[in-house]
Amino acid sequence: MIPAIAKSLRLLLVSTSVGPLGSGIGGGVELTLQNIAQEMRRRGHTIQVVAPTESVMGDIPIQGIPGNLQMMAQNLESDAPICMPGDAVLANMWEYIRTVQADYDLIVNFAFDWLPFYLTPFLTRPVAHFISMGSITQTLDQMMEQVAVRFPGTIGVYTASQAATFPFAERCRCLGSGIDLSLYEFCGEPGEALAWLGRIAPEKALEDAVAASHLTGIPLKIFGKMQDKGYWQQICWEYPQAPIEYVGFLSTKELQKELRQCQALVMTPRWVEAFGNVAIEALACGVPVIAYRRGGPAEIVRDGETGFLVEPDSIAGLVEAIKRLDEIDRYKCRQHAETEYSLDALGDRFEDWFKDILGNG
Ligand code: HBI
Repeated sequence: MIPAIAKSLRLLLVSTSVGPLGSGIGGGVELTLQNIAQEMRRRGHTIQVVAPTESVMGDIPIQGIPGNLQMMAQNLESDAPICMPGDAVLANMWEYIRTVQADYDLIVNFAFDWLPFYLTPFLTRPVAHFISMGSITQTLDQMMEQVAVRFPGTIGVYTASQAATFPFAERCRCLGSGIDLSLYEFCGEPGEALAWLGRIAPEKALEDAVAASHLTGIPLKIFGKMQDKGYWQQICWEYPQAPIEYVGFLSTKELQKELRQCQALVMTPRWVEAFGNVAIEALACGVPVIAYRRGGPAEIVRDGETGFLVEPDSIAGLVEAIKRLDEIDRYKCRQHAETEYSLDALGDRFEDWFKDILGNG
């Protein structure tokens, strides 16, 4: 049953600018954008996505925009200036938005970049900004704060711990996350392997999970976009005997087939992970999550019930938790995902946010 709402909204969803949707370069925010697009359409809203050319997202209509991709922000120093390449896809996306905005009720920005925030007062339509990471540079924080002050209620984030990294934490609306649970199949009888899932990059600290695999001798299956090849080679060089396997970047359908067979997901974020969509993907398959007590995962995992929270950066802590996995009831993990992270629950939270911004909340 599609819940009736006052009126159907015309939503223009604006992609991250670092890579085409479907490439995995945009990490967790790609999944969030896809889930919101799918769920808002199911609720009878009109959806249009604006994204770099070659983006694909099922049967959701995408306006592909050419231009040079934006540099990844997460490795910038906190005093880094704003950089834009020539013929920037980010600028071209917002030029397109300027020309079509009158056809929409609300623009929803998913890019973690300065330009969309700076342009907000220049547009004739309201912009909802979904921020997908914790604070990275002061310049970006300042521009985000200007929008948060001038347009109250228009800043959305995943979690409270992510909001706490910003000076305007109290002006952030925590929306959590969610996934299409029908895509994930419960598995009660896993194999021996552990899983690690995410962009292969230093902020994700894959080396800690590899060290735990090396120490326990338990195989580790690694899934995700090979973002930093040099970093990966360094890990392989440091742990030549670790029983690890790089499986690659898989579609959700293929990923969950392998993930559900694992005895646990190991999450080792070195940075404040804004949410950790991979954690709820694992829970949806009945896979317990062992995570550092840091950022979003610390708000997701119920310690001792749906996984274990470990002293941040403690490899010994990971090893200890791995030994306790038989204490976890895998079906409780699936139930946790169903009660907290369904697409329907996520859709309610985003729809309420949109209606509050448009004043008919
Ligand atoms: N960097 N400049 C920039 N812009 C983004 O939108 C962006 C990014 N780095 C990572 C990223 N988005 C996503 O992987 C995370 O938001 C999940």
